[in-house]
Amino acid sequence: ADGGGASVDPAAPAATSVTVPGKASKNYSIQFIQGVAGDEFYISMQCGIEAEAAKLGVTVNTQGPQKFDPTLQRPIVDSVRANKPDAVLIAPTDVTAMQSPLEAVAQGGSKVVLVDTTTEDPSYAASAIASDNIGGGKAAFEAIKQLNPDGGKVMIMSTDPGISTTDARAKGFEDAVKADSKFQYVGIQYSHNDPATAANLMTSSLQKDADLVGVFAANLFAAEGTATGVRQANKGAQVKIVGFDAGPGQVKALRDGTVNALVAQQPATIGQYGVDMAVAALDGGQVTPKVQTGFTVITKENLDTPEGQAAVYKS
Ligand code: T6T
Repeated sequence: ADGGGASVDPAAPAATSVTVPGKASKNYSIQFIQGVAGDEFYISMQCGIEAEAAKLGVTVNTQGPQKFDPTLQRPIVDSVRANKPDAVLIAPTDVTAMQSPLEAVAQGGSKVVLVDTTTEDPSYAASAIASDNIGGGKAAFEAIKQLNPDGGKVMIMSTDPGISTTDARAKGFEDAVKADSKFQYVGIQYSHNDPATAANLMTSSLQKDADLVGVFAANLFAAEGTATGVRQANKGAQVKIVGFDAGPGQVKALRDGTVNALVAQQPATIGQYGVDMAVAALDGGQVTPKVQTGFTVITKENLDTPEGQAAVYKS
């Protein structure tokens, strides 16, 4: 559990509440397909999924591609479709490339529930559950602003264009920077979800903009590589990093001071709601088509408070 239900924290941004179904009418088969295997965010989501599946009496299987890449996720989706599970919970890796494979899953008779990311037209899905990613990007800018009250140059380290979550976070951040005349937005870099690439991009960004004061790293792997690049350039005191996600590695980076703030999502809650919506769709219960979950900004100051500890990803 990563902090419980969507509307528990009064300080959290607007979140949707869902009607939790009772026990399923039968032991449905649910397939969970992660964006990428081995990622702390999806591991925490899997915990939420498995706990809720046990409660409602349904069976879950999990698999995911070795990279956050539609060419690797598509074959998994195609083979899952052939098995016709009752429901598929999936974080699609690209808004365009995963559109028709997922339409085909729904046409094949499986209920589709999107968890985390989405595609360009999710009308095939029973429900789509995601963080307030635009709000999270905006909150990341507010955190950078607190760390650099005098303003200056800022940039974004993202993953790849065409991923709904990181694109929305970048948009929230960009719009907020552009509305603040003290800050100058120098652009976005795409690290392909690879920390080593993010570190190299950070090195060249610091060569181009030596006076950079802040970086918004739009997910876990981007934050890891950004911190490495800034550290290698010995610019840790000057460049403040705000990352998304709060797995064990990110929390350690926060404690060590290589990252200055984290926007923690609620992956276990997203997973829990995913199972709730799948079972509701299968049993003719109450389905909420679009569900938004909240986030918590964690800094060294609140990390060891009950709120900070509740927001850290559990596995
Ligand atoms: O930030 C999460 C997830 O929300 C995003 O869609 C992809 O990256 C993560 O899984 C973190 O690695």
